[in-house]
Amino acid sequence: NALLTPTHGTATAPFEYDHLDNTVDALRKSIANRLVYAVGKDLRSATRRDWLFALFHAVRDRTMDRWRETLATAQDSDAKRVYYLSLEFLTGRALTNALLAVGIYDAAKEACTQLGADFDALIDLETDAGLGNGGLGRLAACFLDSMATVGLPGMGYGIRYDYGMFAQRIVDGRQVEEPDYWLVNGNPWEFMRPEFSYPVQFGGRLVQEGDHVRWVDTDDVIATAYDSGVPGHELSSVSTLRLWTARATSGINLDAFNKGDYMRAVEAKNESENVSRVLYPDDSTEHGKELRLRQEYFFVSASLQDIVRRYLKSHGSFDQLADKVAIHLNDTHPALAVPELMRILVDEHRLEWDAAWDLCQRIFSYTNHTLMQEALETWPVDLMGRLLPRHLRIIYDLNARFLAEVHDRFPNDNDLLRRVSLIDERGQRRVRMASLSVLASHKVNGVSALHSNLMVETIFADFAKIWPERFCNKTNGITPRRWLSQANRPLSALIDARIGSTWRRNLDELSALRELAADPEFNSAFRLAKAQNKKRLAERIAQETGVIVNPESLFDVQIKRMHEYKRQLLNVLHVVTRYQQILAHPNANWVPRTVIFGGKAASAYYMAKLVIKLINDVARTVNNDKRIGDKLKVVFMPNYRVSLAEVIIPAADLSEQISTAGTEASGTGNMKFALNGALTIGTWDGANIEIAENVGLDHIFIFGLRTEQVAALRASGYNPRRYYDHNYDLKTAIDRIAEGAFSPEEPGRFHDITRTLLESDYYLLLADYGDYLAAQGKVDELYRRPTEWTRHAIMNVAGMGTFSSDRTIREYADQIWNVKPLFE
Ligand code: GL9
Repeated sequence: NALLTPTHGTATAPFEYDHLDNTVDALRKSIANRLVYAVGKDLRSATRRDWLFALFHAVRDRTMDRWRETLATAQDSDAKRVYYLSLEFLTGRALTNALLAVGIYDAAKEACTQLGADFDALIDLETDAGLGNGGLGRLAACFLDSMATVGLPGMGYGIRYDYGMFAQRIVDGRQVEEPDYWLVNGNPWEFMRPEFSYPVQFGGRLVQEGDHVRWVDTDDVIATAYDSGVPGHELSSVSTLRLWTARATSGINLDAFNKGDYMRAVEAKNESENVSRVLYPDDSTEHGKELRLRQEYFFVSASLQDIVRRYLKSHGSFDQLADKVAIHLNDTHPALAVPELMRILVDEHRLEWDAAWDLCQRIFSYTNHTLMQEALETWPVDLMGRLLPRHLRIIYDLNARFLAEVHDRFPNDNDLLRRVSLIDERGQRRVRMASLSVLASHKVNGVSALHSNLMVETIFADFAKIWPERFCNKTNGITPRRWLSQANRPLSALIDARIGSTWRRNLDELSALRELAADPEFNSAFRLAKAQNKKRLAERIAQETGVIVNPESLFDVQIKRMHEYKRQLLNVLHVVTRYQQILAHPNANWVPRTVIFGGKAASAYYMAKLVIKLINDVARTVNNDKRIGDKLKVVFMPNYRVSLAEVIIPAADLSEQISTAGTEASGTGNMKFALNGALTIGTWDGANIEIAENVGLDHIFIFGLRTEQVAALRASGYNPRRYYDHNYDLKTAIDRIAEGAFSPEEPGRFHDITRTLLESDYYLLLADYGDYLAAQGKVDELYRRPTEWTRHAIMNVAGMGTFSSDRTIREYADQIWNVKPLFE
């Protein structure tokens, strides 16, 4: 394509432009200029979208030089780069983050005001980029931010889904999913890069020619790159997120086309483009869908072709590939990168198998994000053989060599061979993607200390015996730029005033706040900041749900995906108990509470959806009960997403992190809350443990069974009825739900919930209920003493330094990728 050929000009253009000037005056001119010359409107006809885009362009212009410098420096220094492969990037909104990174937030606001545009309204018009389900996708987004801030050369690769995570509406208390066509008004932040387009093959057959295999007669799809810049703090550097979109090859179904069936030719074209259409909204479960496997291969193949192309541009052989390239697998979703790199090296570049495999093992690393058995990805051999025959053959060949090695080292252990084989031979034969990822990686990490330990004791016990040195921990982190500086301006400003502003790039500096915890002036200023955030949230709650809440009540928040292991239902049992107790003792000195929930359920997850309905039915009943008044309010905030989290988290007093011990790999919401001065009520699970250790056990409410106790209780034959029979409050709460106290129009509505609780209760809600309620009692006690409460909250913020994703990314860079920052 002549249009897309690089011209290799040598001269640097005379970049004379007003974009280096960050004064209000210059910004006003920039925005007006961009409105006219980029958006194509004038002040008379501009819509809000036009203003938003003009503002976007004005700030984007100010990131471009640094972005190009970042790329040029990496290229010129021939630095080793890291490629973060992830099927999800939950970046949320880009504008405020960019304005703050460039350092023009206040000036841009003033410039907009002078131009007659309502800045705050514009900011709120930006659609979230919701290209992820939850923690796993948000972690990838925080990592890009940290890579940019720390100056690590590299980029993220993923899919530019036309439809992101579905939008959730609550109709009659139930979740209704709506498509999230986030690109409908265009995306002012991205650049299409059609010169970076690659064919991705599917189907076809293999032809053996000597010892060489050719993959022929395939149906191809073209992957085309779209790039967005991720600006680091104060533009320290700008990293690149490259997302692939599917375009049909023009040659598709020429046959139908030649026969004059133009419509049919175009139809086939449309269908092949489905591969980048929609994000799968399943949180860890539900595999086996062909389109999902296509998506995984689609983005992996395009990314690897791109990585190899970039490497070969400056290297004549593959000798240095592993010294210049690190590829990280974010969960097993990109695991096909392993056979794909083998295919590229062996089939296309004719490397020897062993040499290629040696490179792979030095290049790949892999993060495991969950221990849940049902979440471990496997693909039916039949399906993979049909869609990706070459890759299945490579996996078989890798497996044969691997099993031979294992047999040599552990000669008499056939059971071990069966367990570590890349192919699960029980029933329908399936490829084990986690085993493939472990086999190919020089490092495999879990995401919290507990999770990493459990990982080598459970799902990867056999592999840990074979390669103990391969396994390690990298505790998750969050970016303090978005999750404190941007989301919580009142608290950030207060911190700035007392300890300076450099905590944004060195979060350990927050420890200086410990000395201020006892300072009465700081204490009341801190409380005032929290009050401002609570007022803002109360307004938002009224707007979105019509529920009027008292901003002075204790804001008790659980926001995360709806999942049985996360135990939103345990929270509900507490709410129902509290409701009963208020009715029984109306004149007791109750601490007013607002219990706030938010979260999406996978569309086919029946139990999770029923819990949403229960929360809404309880909310309706409690909120309309005149006897209760302010003492208790229950809110379900619809359509939980990144931009909503940015409003809710700064306003929380209490953070609910109540998963059954051993089930939540890390959690990252837990970190966001503590960083914003909420106290945690939580189990000894995931990163809660490390949060407790860092903020101090005196400043957190820990309750419930520990992992070993959970295992022991299950092993001894857990009987939930025992707890039900012996705890009056628990029995009452379950009975009330079962009788239809919250669903009089349909008394049996929640029988599936109450029955499961009494008959199996896999996640041990009943076993933890007593201790949970006791902990909630302590929460009330402390909240009665606002100064004391606030002192604890300050101690939480002060202890959160280690949970910056900058720390996490540096650990990956040093200990896994061996990649050095470009700018130090
Ligand atoms: C998850 C874990 O469940 C979380 O505990 C962890 O914090 C994140 C990031 O490491 O990864 N694994 C996983 O599949 N999800 C996680 O949140 N689910 C979603 O992203 C929806």
